[in-house]
Amino acid sequence: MLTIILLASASVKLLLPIVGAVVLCAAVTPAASADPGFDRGMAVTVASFEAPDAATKAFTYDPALVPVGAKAMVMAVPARESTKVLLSVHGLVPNRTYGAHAHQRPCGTAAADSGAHHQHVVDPNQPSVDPAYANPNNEIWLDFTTDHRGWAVVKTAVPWRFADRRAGSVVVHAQKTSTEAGKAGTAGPRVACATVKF
Ligand SMILES: [Cu+2]
Repeated sequence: MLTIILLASASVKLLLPIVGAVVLCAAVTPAASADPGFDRGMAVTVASFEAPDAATKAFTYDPALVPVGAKAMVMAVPARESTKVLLSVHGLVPNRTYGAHAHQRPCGTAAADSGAHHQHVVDPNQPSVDPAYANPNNEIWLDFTTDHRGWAVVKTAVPWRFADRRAGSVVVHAQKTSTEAGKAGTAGPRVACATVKF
């Protein structure tokens, strides 16, 4: 319980600049409520990873890398012309780097159920491994390295907002995300997935 409270308080501190930016943005934009980008507002997901046969929201496909009971929080904050996304994880393997991205569909019992990466401008060649499309400005990348406790907090910002196509999940991968042509966006096996209503 204490660790959950600590995690929440650490996350709140990290989120203050994001929340502040949203408040500021709303304050200087009188028509903000009519702005379609604000329709969905901020999305917050908190979930514990469970085995695929028991999970409804957060699935682990490799309990050695993402144990049952590990936790994730995802926060997506739309701004005027950008989207900020924060991922915090708790209970993973200490001192280890993982890849993570926003994928197109919600998680399912099979790791592939979340589909491909959400891309703002969709690569006509799928699966997309072209750095012109598979990059952290056109996709939401949230790679992280855990600390000695198995915790990590990472945030990113992309220069666009979701429109009619929205992402459905954040997938954690076994490795750091590649950036080179022919492999861009790949990060090894999908080890866990959290459904997020972006
Ligand atoms: Cu991915």
